[in-house]
Amino acid sequence: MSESVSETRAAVLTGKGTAALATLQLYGSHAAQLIHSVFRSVSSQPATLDPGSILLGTIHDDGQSIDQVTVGCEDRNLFAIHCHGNPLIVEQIMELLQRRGATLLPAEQLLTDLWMDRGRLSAIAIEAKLILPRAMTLLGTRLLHHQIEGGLSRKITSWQERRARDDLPALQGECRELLAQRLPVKYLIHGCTVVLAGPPNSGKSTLLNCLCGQDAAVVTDVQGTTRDWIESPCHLGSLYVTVIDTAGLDPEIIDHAIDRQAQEQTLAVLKRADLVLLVLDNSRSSVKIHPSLLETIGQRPLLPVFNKSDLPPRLDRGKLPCELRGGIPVSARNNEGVAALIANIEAELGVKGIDAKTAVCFTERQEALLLQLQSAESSDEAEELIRRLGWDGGDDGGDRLRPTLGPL
Ligand SMILES: Nc1nc2c(ncn2[C@@H]2O[C@H](COP(=O)(O)OP(=O)(O)O)[C@@H](O)[C@H]2O)c(=O)[nH]1
Ligand SMILES: [Mg+2]
Repeated sequence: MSESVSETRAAVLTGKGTAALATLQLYGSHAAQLIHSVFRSVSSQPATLDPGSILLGTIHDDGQSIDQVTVGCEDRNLFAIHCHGNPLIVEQIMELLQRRGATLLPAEQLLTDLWMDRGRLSAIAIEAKLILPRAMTLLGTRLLHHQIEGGLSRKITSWQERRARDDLPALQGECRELLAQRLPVKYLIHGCTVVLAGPPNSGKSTLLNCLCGQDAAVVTDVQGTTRDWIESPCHLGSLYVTVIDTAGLDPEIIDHAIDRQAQEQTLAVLKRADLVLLVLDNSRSSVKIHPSLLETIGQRPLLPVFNKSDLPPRLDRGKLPCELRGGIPVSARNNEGVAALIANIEAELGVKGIDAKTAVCFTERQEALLLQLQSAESSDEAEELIRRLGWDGGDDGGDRLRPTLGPL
């Protein structure tokens, strides 16, 4: 057991102020002693905290009651205090635990210690378990679940079995494949941002309402109605997307300071986009593309959308810059062409053929190690990197895992 168990650590496992109840976890060799010093059972019998027992009582600070709680003993040195979720109560109890000698930690750190000491889980399994509660999509959740024993965990085991010296180039090819999918994997787990841009009146706000299934944005015939950007979350196919509607970009409507500011904001929002949908009015014979638009979009994925396809087509696509010629016809007003649009969004973001059972790279720590492994020059170096990637015990593993843990 690692040396760190000699101290007692406490963390709030539940989100701040989001629930009626909160769960505080206490872990360490002095945890039982600490619980006895702050907990008074309602029972007239002295509190015995054997593994599996749950007691009702109060947390008190030198005789003054803070809250009515239940205390569950999960193991000799592991306790859960279930108190009321009011952030002030949570803070008071945590502060009391700290005064009585506990070290306060973020939940993720305490769980990492716990799983390393007790479950002897591999780094990949710990990372997957920590990120799982934050996964934004069903496929993202299934992907993470699969990495715990299959997926990346299994790939690392197979690399360890085959040993890098057998075929380093083949192993490095597999690394490249994992790294090539890291952005789509990030979108599936953490969600992504799609920005609607284009000239005024092309139907951006109508498309936002159509995709998000609600009237989040105001739709009118008046040019320049959308001045502030509006964002709305929605599920599109397998993705969780924040869709952002922007003010139309028109080089001719910059008379008002407000319009100028709105257009500058649009350009700023574009820089946050994982994908830009450039919405064009297919029923007009010409479109004005703002000169800064394509420049700002730069290398970001771009998908042209030819809206108002319920009206007679007048747009001559041959006159558009070549990157805008192939696009998806939709009628945002009539909800037509939306399924094809969503399929194209998924394809543009690269999430199309990702199967829940694929091995994936899903944290910055993994990405950094895979990048090094991809260019490792000797099999000894590669083997050391593989060991660090899938750490499953050992005295140094925890130190390497903790500071670099985090989403991509
Ligand atoms: N016929 C037709 N009209 C549309 C469509 N989408 C939007 N419009 C109309 O076009 C006008 C401008 O739409 P809006 O969404 O406010 O455009 P935005 O300035 O790009 O946000 C409104 O009158 C909409 O009802 C469409 O698919 N077909
Ligand atoms: Mg608008």
